[in-house]
Amino acid sequence: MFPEIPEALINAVLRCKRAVVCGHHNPDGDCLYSTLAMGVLLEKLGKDCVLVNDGPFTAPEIADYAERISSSIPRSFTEPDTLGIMLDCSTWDRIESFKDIFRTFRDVVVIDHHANGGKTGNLQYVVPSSPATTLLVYKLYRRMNVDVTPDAAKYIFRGFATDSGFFSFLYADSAPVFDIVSDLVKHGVEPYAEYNYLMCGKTYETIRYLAALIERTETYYNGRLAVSFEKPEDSNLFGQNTRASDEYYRQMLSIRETEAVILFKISKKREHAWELGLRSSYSSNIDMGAFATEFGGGGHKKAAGATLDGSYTEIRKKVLDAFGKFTETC
Ligand SMILES: [Mn+2]
Repeated sequence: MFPEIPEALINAVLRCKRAVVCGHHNPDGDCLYSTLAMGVLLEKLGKDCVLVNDGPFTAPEIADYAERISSSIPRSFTEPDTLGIMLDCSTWDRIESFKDIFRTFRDVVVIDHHANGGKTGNLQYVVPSSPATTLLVYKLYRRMNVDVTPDAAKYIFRGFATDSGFFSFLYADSAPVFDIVSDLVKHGVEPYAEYNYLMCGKTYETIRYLAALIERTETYYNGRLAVSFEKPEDSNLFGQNTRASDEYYRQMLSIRETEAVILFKISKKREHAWELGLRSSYSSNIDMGAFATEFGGGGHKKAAGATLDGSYTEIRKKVLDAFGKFTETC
């Protein structure tokens, strides 16, 4: 599951005096906690480092750490001999406002577990079979003989737990992952405390919003597909940053006959645009990543997304028709 880390990458980390660590915009748990774990590693190695991200840090599982992350790169970190470290993403567009400076760095390390890893960076450790980026950072600790501090262990555990749906999305080849988890627990992580921290920070509004999304759900194709949508007034009713989508997918996919879920979300980036949240179940053959490419999106087999311009009625019809055709043979 985990190949060797390239020697050149290790040497670049050892050689550098200072480093900028950057994860993708709109960070999730894996992105933010791999950034923090990398920060501890560099500090232990005696490097000057700065952690940057475009944010926002609204998800409850990362909100406490917003002040550790800078929104810009200080001038003293802009020399070409600064090491750039990109985490949990592999393309320049994912680090929007930092990409211009990153492109001037002589060495850029990319540590990621997404399948679409591009040609970005000259030093890559991209492992699509890894359930989380934090596990790859753990491998770096071990390879470089850096002590896994209790904080580092916690960060590594949290990134893995959030990306794996708390140990859910793991297959029969996961033994190496559980070896790592065992080591993290030996280094002070308490799984129940972490479960409580990551999963039980929701607001009452989130649960009310979840109820509304469930209430709006319609099913198609004998219940194989469940569909819901956001309304413009939702942010007034349930709060600006209230997000219930992850929990919504989980609930819908717990229905015996439901194989796929489509959630239509109002785009925050573009006007008159809608984002598709696409999920499919463990036992389904439906490849949501492939379906998303029909609309210029992408992702994994079980989780994908796309953005479409147009009105809700028109987009909904187009997507549902396309889904019918796409799944004719599944
Ligand atoms: Mn990730």
